[in-house]
Amino acid sequence: MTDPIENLKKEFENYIVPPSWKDRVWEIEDFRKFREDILKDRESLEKWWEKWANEIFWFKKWDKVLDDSNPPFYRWFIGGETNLAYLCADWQIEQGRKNKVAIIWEGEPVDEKGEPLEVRKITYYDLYRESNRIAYMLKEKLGVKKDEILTFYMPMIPELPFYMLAVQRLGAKHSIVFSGFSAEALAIRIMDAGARIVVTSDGVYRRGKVVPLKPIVDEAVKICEREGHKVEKVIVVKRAGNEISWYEDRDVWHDELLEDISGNVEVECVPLGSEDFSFILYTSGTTGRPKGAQHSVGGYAVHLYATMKMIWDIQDDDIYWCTADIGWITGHSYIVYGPLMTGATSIMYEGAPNYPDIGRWAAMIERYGVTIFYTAPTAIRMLMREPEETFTKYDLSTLRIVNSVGEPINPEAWNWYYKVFGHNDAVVTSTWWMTETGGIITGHFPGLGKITPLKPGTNGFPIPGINVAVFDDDGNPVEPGKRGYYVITNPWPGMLMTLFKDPERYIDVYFGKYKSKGWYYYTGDFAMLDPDGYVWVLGRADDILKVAGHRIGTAEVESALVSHSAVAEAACVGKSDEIKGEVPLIYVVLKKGYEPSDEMVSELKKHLRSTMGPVVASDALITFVDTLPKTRSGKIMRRLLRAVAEGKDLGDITTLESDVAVEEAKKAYEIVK
Ligand code: 6R9
Repeated sequence: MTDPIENLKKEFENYIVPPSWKDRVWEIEDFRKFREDILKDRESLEKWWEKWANEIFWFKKWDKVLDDSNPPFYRWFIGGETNLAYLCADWQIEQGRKNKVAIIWEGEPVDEKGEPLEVRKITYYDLYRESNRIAYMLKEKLGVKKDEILTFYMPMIPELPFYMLAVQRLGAKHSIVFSGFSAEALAIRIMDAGARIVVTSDGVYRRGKVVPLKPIVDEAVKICEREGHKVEKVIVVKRAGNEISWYEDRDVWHDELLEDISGNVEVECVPLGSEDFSFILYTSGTTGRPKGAQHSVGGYAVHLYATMKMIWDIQDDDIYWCTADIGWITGHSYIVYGPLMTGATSIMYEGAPNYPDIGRWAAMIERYGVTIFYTAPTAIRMLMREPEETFTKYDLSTLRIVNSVGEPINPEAWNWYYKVFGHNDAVVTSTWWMTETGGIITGHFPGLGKITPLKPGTNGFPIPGINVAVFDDDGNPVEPGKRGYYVITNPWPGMLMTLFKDPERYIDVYFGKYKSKGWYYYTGDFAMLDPDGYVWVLGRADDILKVAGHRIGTAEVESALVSHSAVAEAACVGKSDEIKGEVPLIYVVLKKGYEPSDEMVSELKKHLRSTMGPVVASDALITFVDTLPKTRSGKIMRRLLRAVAEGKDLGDITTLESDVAVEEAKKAYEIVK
């Protein structure tokens, strides 16, 4: 296997300029100066972000751009008031986009010719009306007030963005839980947010089948009740028509709630200030308890607006498509809020990329004339296994910017993406960011009129106004071409405000590592810079996995397994996988009286599915050991387990309690690999 770092270093001087950009190349040195100029002092930094803030709508403008009096709790646009719902609907109508299509939604089912059976084109006016009706219903019938948090467990259907905008309108907040999560994961998130209302659907179409969602909510609500938390209402959107159980005094159909509410109701859009937040989104950390990243209103909006312009160069005639699920941050920011607040036409697709066949996405790109496309490397690597003709038989020539996100993109996948989807002429970059950053942090910037050359596999540059660094353990910058810890060195508008109900953990997780040096945001990733200053993110440095781009905490996987009656201990690490990037590799110690067997593996997988959901369970590799390698102080040495899986040198093992465990791990690995 080639060393991934050496593989990337080969690309440091592989400068690629798409032919249609050849007269618009930004000399790297000039771009560096441009960025440095913005970052040179506080005044120019504030001026830069203020310029973007001035382009969006505010009920009331700010008095101060950045308040850093209580680091690391930075606040942006102090005194300013705006609202995401207003930006995404009302303001678009005011700008003359009333009848412009905001969302093109395509359902998964197809006819015998492979044509979609359901396409909904939702205009900005439709979006305005539907979100107003829902807001009215939530307020008048269910008593939803400003600041209440509602949990959404929904598939990719238009009602999801309608509900998102509806709660924003009321100044309420959403906590969206990815619909691939299990009942238990959902329950934990409902309880942590204290949600009394959950919105879901009966089911969803996925790979030609109906996948039920409502039963998972039923189960989650039961868990909540057992723990003493009452969910008062479950709103159900009818989507797949599957049969579901019904709890009379709790469940209510979305359609029935809206039946008597006219299409013309309007609900006042509540102005929200810099201390208000817009939503929380739970994400995995290195302990079992998920973290609720709490996002702002004004700063978040400005960050999304600026990146929609700089990274996506969004224009009124673009057809923009991000293939993520709205349940993750990429969908929040770049299917819903970012595209809608810039008046774009954004595509939303319900189903799987390979239904009815692997050409589905390419067919859709042709069908709608997609100009901007955003997907994950894992999807690209899956498509790459097919002959190019599978995709190039469709007209992909409309694509002008095709980016990726979620995990590092290997140069081979980048080259394929550039050639096949980008027809050797699109801007292609890997935009690095996280749930916590709110919006994109690195990439190329066609929206600024010129681009620095592309390089296969790179993350490009930090966006102007944001700076990053690569540090060693002590917080000293690492030289170009060397691996280190990736940090963001200054506050930025889209950054999380805090962790919901847990400010101490916010300080500790993101600003603890280099505390003695100053307030550096620690990303948890490894990265390197190249001699030109391009960023190359190499993967997680901590106990978080990216499985097919989905963020999974190994601690959560472990505690899920330990909750099975046969399991004494479990240790989960990432094993690299050609398509998925990483898959969970789990070493299990069984309790006395239980024996390893194939049946036990299937039993544990089943358990994993019901506790963590299918994303983790379907790719998990489970193997058995009698002991786990531990330090003398009793900590599991995951580093060793990872080294075993990568066939790497074990490094320093002086703290290891007994080397028997390593030998065992090696044997156990041979069985599953
Ligand atoms: C947006 C999103 C965040 C983690 C992040 C990193 C990885 C995301 C990447 C990337 C390399 C990219 N990551 N984008 N790694 N290149 N372009 O994915 O958020 O789910 O919170 O995950 O994903 O490891 O730290 P989230």
